[in-house]
Amino acid sequence: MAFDFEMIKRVYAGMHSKVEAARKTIGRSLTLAEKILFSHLHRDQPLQNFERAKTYVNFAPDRVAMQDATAQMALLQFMQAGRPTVAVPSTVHCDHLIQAKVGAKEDLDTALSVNKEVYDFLASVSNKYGIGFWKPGAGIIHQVVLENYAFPGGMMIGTDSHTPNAGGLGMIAIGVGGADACDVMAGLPWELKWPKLIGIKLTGKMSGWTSAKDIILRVAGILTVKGGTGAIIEYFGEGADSLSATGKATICNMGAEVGATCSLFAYDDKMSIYLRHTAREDVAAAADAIKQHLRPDDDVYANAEKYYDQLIEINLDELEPHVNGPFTPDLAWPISKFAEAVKANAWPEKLEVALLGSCTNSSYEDITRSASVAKQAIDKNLKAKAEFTITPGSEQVRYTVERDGLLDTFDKIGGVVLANACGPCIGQWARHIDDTNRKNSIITSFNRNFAKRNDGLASTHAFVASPEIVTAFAIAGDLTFNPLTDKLKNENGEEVMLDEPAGYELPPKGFAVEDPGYQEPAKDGSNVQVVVNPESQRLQLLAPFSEWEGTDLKGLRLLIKVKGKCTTDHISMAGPWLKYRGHLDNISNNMLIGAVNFFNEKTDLVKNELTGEYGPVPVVQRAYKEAGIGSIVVGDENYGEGSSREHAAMEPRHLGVRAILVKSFARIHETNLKKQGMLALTFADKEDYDKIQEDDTIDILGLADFAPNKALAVVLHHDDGSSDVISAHHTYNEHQIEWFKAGGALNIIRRKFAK
Ligand code: MIC
Ligand code: SF4
Repeated sequence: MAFDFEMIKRVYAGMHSKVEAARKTIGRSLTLAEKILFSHLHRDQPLQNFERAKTYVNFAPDRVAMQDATAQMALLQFMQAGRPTVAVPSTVHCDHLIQAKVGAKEDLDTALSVNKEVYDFLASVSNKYGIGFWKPGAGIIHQVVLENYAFPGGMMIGTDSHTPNAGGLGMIAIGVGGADACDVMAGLPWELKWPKLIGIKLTGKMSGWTSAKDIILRVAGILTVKGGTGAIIEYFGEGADSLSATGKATICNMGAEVGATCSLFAYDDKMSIYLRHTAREDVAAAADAIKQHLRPDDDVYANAEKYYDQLIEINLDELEPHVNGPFTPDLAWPISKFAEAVKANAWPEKLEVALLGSCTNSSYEDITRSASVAKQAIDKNLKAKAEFTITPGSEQVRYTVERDGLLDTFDKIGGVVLANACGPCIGQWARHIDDTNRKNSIITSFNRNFAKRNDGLASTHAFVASPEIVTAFAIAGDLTFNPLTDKLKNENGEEVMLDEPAGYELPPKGFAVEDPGYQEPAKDGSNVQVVVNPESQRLQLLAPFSEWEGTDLKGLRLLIKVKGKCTTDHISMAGPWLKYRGHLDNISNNMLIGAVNFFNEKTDLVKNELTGEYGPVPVVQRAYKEAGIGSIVVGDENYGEGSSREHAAMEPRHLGVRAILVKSFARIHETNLKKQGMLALTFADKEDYDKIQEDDTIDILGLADFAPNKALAVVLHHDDGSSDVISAHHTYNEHQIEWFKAGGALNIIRRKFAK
């Protein structure tokens, strides 16, 4: 599992001259993000002063990380690239497919048998192509990466939107779709628009019930779910340096919820200590030696407004614990206002389940602080009133907290320890509930709380908070409880208060683990066979998508005009559908089933224009495909928010949708659409959304001259014989237009390596 120290040394050795050259070219001091970006330019990318949010730039990332639910598609694509091994160090992590039902051991055993075919596939592909394989039970990708691979000043891409977690160790780590990972593993450059920069200055110091999670919950309230789009968020200030590395990682992790490309902290003593505690003394020493390149230049701190496109200041002395939700992670409530909000909105006050864990909050520090709250319940004779589950982030954390007696503490208040995996966070949760229609509340230490995400129930109101607040709420069982001010009645009828949580950043006795769950790939994998059963319901080899026909797209039918929030969970739901992540045709049966149809306010019910009847979205789309008719999907703001899953782009492509026309896109989803050869368009005038009618036939014109920065014309032929011509913008560069023409980026790679 050895991290690649030689690679890290190479990165550090090249950093000085690259940073100096960039500083000279730009003619000013540099922020940290700029230093890392400039030192990772692809060798074919000329150095220049790139325009933020405008210029596409080619990078050469140091690493690739993939989790099982997205790795299947990434690797099915990579297998077609025709390379013998991966070009950069890469790993696969089995964390998303384990369903939480009974408890850690039983659930893991069930997953091993239920998902055998997929695990065997991932293990053999990894073995063949030189990819490190982390077995089921080893932990959640972002925790395992933080503990083993992340390093200050590095650049990584990962097929998961919370890849930016590694920013807690000062790494530029960005979530991408599998097709992007496939490029980098094939040795091709990776392209990103030169990001904008948001600076967040943290003054003061946190205390009491407030923790790192509350910083990002507050930031989500300020920036909203799209405020970070196209930007890297850099945290700095005395408050930043006082946070533990895992606390920093929590903040960077959840930066995905504001749409940020990634988030970043500067290298400091906290990171150095974390590296040393996780057996990477040599990385810490190497980073110490080039520390000046792993932090912004001095003038950036002194005159921050000159360097950032947006500057936010948060005073940690005054920051309250927050609870965000329901249904969206940016609805931020300071705890002092939360009870009022619960009552005013008539959200269910009774808390039914409290869930601790996820890649956001499952560090040693998180667990010790939560356990300190749980322990008080035991000492003060309180019982947890809500169901309570705990998912450790990695086997290393689990083993260590078990050794230190902390799991026992949770057990004593009725907590159930689940497998080291995503579990309920991604809807892998067999929730026991008497009435699935009853409005109910749950609280989690996770990052996302979109409708139906955790348990598939529209009636569930999910809130997100810090692990210590989640634990306090588990004990109180009541959403109107404020642990800072309110008393609880114990089993003896006495009124008691919970004291402030206390914990350890790192285990005083050090981390320990017996079997971390890692499998090293074969030195020479050329003889390793990867078999995919053609009858399989879970894996399907990919057939190339067809090329663009060379003409404008005419006579498209409107598949659905989506109303309001449409995340990737609405486009390609997870939970029960995760089992089809390696089988494009099967998973396509979930396409857009969670999206609300503007015309009838219902989900999964759209008009089939061929018959005039209403039916489920995938069924209607298959009818259009069968009839050889293309279609179009219309959407609202921040379309495709959330996950990196490229299935949300591949499914419409596979089923014959030709274009997605929306008010705005989330970054990863827009790229995924382009990569798969779809047209990703935005309304030039957002009000044109209102002109789209249910029975419209739609033409997209101007494709013969498809060019960067040139709008396309969209003609809406309405049923009454009238028509509207509207303008659609796009962000394709020359190179991405080639993807469209070739029918997808993979067709180009295929050609390249076939030569
Ligand atoms: C998520 O948190 O939504 C996921 C599940 O981790 C996704 C990846 C996926 O859909 O497989 C993500 O964040 O990218
Ligand atoms: Fe897993 Fe949840 Fe983290 Fe996504 S957000 S990687 S599902 S724990």
